[in-house]
Amino acid sequence: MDYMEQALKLAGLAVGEVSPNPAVGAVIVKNDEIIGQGYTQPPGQDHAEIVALKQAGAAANGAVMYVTLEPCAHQGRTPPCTDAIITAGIKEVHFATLDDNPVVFGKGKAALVSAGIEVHVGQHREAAREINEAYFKYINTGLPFVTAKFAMSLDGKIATCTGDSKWISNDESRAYSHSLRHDADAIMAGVGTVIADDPKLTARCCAGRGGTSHKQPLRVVIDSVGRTPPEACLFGEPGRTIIAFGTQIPEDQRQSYIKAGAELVELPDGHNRVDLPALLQHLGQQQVTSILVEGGSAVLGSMFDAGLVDKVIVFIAPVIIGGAQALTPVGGIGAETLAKAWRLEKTRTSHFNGDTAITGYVLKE
Ligand code: AOF
Ligand code: ZN
Repeated sequence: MDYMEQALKLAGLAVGEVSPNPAVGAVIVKNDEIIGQGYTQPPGQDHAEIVALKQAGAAANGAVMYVTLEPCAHQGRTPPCTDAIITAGIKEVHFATLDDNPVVFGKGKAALVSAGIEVHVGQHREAAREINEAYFKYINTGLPFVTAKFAMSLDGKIATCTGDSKWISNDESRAYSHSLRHDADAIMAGVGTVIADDPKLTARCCAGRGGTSHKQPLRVVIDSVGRTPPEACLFGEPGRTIIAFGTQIPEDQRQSYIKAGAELVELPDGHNRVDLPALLQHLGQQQVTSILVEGGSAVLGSMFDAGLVDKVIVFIAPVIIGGAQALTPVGGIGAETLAKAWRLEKTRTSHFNGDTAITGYVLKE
């Protein structure tokens, strides 16, 4: 493992803990020995470089830094990392990718170069972009990065004809799904899923993954006409819940949701459904950088129909369910022709004790 790979590994420990900031890792090396390392702390606390510099102390003078993102040169919630790097006497900085944040882009590099530091850009760039794929989309568009996740049988069903769905995927797949929830800023589900499964929609995992916080992702329920039961179990869980409606709901019902602890957003699309593009804008404005869409079929269908999905993670379990009426994962209208179907690129396969997961990115025209 080279030093940048070590920095990427450290960055991984910050994923899911530092939004809306990017997860960054930094390693400081002197005489071929690591003298300081660290990763981004929650917003308002130290950036990765500062954690590593504090660990290295005076020995940082004359050392080399490997960092997964261009060091910031602006005063944000914290002072510029470039100042700390220059003051510490670092002689050479390797960073994997520029920071697309307009207040940083190119300026971090320029600050280091003008201080006489040797700068190298691009080592493991692709991996560094991927680890912060949500951040990069968000900082460039103001919109959250959307991952559609579902588990299905080998014959493409998400439940039996009677609606039995617990469980199609195995324990290992489901444990990994909890780490996906932990990494996301928000989890989205439809009211049908809330009524049928009464899910908690919390991340139950990840102790020792850098995750010392008990941060829970925001829950977002898509509920066109206000069918969510105010006594649904998710309202009792830690973390915020937003219900997005596609119509104006009566005042007494509104009050019962508010009493249950929900935040309400009314975004009609003119057809008694939730205006999903407007919802993504709204969530982006609330600094939600990533959403994990967990279903059901109707919500996943609407998200694909609206062209809002960036990434897909599908768990396939070795079981055949059958039944012409049994639900498939992606409902909605769907593609009229194969030319209009949502093709994935950069696909990757992984295995969870007999289940297979396929991950890919939706090709955009
Ligand atoms: C770095 N190292 O570890 C991270 C960086 O408000 P602040 O001070 O926390 O700054 C947030 C911005 O800093 C964020 O939008 C991004 O451009 C950059 N994040 N920079 O040098 C880090 N997390
Ligand atoms: Zn910084």
